[in-house]
Amino acid sequence: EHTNLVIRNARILSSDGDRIGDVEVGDGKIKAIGDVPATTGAEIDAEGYVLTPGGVDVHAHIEQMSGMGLMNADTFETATRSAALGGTTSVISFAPQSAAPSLAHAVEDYAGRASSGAMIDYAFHIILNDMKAENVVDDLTALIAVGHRSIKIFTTYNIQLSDRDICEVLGIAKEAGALVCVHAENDGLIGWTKDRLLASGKTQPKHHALSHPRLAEIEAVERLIRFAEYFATPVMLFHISTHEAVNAVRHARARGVPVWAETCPHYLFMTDAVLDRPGIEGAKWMCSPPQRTTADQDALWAGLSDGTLDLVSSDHAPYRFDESGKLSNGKNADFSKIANGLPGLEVRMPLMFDAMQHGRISPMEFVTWCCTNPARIHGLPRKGDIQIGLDADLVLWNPTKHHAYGANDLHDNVGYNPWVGKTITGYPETVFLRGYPIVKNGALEGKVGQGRWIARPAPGVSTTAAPAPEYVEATT
Ligand code: DUC
Ligand code: ZN
Ligand code: ZN
Ligand code: ZN
Repeated sequence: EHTNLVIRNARILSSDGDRIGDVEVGDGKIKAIGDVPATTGAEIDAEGYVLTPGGVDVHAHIEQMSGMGLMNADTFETATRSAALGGTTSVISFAPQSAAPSLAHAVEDYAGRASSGAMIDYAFHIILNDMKAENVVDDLTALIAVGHRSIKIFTTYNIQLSDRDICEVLGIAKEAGALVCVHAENDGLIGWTKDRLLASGKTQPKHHALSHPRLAEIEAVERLIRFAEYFATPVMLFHISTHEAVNAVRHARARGVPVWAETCPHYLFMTDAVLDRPGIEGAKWMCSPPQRTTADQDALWAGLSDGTLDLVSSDHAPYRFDESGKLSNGKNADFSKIANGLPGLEVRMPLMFDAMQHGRISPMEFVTWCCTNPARIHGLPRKGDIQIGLDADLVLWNPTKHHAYGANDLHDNVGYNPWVGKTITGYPETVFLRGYPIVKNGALEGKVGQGRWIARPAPGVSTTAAPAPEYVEATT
């Protein structure tokens, strides 16, 4: 292992642009970029390779219980191993209040699991589901102060907060300095629709998509935008899937509401057609919100391009296609009894890199959506870019290598690849975490427990610094 090395003649993609050059790494940090003089240390000739920042995936469920009380399939070891092999070097997963008798204990518990298992650097979003629990406000304030600078709340999934409690959370977040992330779908619309579908015998995975009407997302997104506006404190809208929600965010930003938004590869590259398979097979692709239409895909890409949507996360939610996971209620279970989610930590970066290779997105967009913006918005100032002084989290891509995804070729613990059949061009062959090669020529080199917790500073974005001027109204 060496944390001092020079990577030479790579095509470097960073927030500064796209150029050929050398990157020198010293003591785990980026020491020099450009024309680095000869050294006596380790050198890599990266001619023909593309060097990007390590991926920053700010939305992944690891060792977490589903809404149905099912432990998901990945440990910090298996999840971060797959992330590393896909070119991701930082992850933000979740510490749910419900995992322990107190919020402080829940975060401590997750900190212990991650510190012994994680192979990449990590932080946690604190999931709040009960604002009446003893000490919750004190615990939360203290946790934020030591660097747990984000909160996740839901408007559905049996852990929704009331509007009043959402106000409490936004008030505390504003005061203490934390970003509030939201799963925004209207619970009543989903519940009513689901019951009608089941009552009429529409019980298959493909009916899951109908049970999450697009208006459920639109309503909750619009509501949370109004809350962000009232409190003038930042809100991050997770996994936007509909064109109407993109428009709502676009209008909100134009009038200066501090709202950010995310989408995911399974909304960009899949439609609800993935659910329509014989029997229960479609369960492998079930997630919430569900995949939508090609028109929504177009709106998501347009929203990313004009800056309405800020970043792409995996929403990695790993369940095996067996009794421990998707089939925990049997092969004949109706859609409402099947765990939601698909694995994504390992494929997010390659899928987006492939889109870049095929001219679908620009090199700058790849870096911005997968690395720079996630780091900037979620408060990871040493991550997500290639700049002197930042952590040397780097990915060397072989841009000409093709890989056709197989039925079970990911390195998480899920046992199936929802992207089977898709060929990606460009492979993350070598991956550095703080200068250490955690993946070398496609093989895992990282050590369990090598990842470190990232204490995050208070959000640097003042609530009056409206993002509006950067964003133009689109004519859709
Ligand atoms: N949707 C979520 O919001 N979280 C995890 C899995 C899913 O499908
Ligand atoms: Zn969610
Ligand atoms: Zn999620
Ligand atoms: Zn090709």
